[in-house]
Amino acid sequence: MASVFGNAKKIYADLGVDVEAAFARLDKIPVSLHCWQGDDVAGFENTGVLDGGLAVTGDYPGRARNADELRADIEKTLSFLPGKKRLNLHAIYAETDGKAVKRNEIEPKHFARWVDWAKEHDLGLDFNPSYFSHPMMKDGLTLSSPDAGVRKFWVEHGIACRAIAESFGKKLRNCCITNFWVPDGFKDTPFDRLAPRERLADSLDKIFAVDCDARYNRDAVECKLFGIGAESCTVGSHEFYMGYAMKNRKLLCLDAGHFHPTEVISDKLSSVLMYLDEVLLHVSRGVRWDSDHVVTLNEELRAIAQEIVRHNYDKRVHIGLDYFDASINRVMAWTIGARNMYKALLMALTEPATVIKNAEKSGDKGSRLAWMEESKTLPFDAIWEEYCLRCNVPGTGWINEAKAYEKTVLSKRK
Ligand code: RNT
Ligand code: ZN
Repeated sequence: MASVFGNAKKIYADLGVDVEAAFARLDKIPVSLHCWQGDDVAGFENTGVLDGGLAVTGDYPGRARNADELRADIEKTLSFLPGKKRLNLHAIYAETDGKAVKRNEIEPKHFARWVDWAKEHDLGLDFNPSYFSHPMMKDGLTLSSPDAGVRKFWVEHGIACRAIAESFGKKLRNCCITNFWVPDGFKDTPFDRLAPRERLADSLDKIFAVDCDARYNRDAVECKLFGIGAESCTVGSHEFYMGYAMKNRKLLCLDAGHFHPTEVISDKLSSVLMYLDEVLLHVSRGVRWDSDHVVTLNEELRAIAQEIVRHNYDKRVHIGLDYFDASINRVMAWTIGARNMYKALLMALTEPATVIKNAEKSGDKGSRLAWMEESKTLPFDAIWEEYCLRCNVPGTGWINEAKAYEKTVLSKRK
């Protein structure tokens, strides 16, 4: 008797899709899991504040309160994810053994445990300086502050972070991507929009002037349209960073929640990658004013994956996740969004590309749309389940496993 997978594979093969080749290609596309979904972007500095326009809503029990709990939750989440993975850390996740270490003085040794753990789990590490939740953010500004002392502090933070990132790359023999997101902005209309932008560019120049081996670390810069408390002007806008990245050969980080609600990042990839070598994605889901809802398998997520696959951007687009929800089980939030990313990639890898391309080439737009729509309901689930099985991770069974983890571990955290 033919298996469900065998039948599905045949249906795809009849449309010219090689499912085995899709699996093999997906095996090589890493998705970088963001550490901050597990503890509501709190980090280990115990400041008790979250600012920079970031807001995490909800008080679902079970938040990771320290590094060991966070690593345990990440391990649980990783056990539900097929395919290749990386882990994305923020500077506020430094482990300083109870000692207060200033952000401009953090060193690779404060991440030694993360590195050992990453080695154990065969994970590459990515990194982010943390330009928020800190008293040296003055008047909503860090790298673009008019106060030279404030700028100096944050420039030093950036330099310290790149040294840490480079050490990750060296120790793991796996290049780290360091992402600079700087929330600086204005609640109300500034008279001068230029001077802060000039200061931001100058601060970034100072950070990047320090040598860093590109084999071990590469930098990305992330734009944003607006944030809570920075509604009227964000210094690091899209045009600012697109220009900065092109001029300075940096990666541009495109966060799916950082544009106007009807504007999509999937459409930007083929433009930006004509002029830049590489891009970093923050796969997220904007909902009205929030940029960070749990990623669902919606049209845009599928379009992002299609762009990567159709244009062979596997090596040029670095996929990172960025969402946080404290109103549901956090391991489940993590897993739902991340599994959706792999699902979207596998869907894109198994679309009947030749059939659709030929319809387009011959000017047959009816057939193009017909096949795009028909392909949505091909027996994808059988393909996905098989991929999970081969990767040794559960199918829908992960939900019960996550609920069991909640019962035995998460709910015990008070
Ligand atoms: C915020 C940005 C940024 C952060 C993380 C914590 O709007 O998207 O990437 O979410 O760095
Ligand atoms: Zn982001």
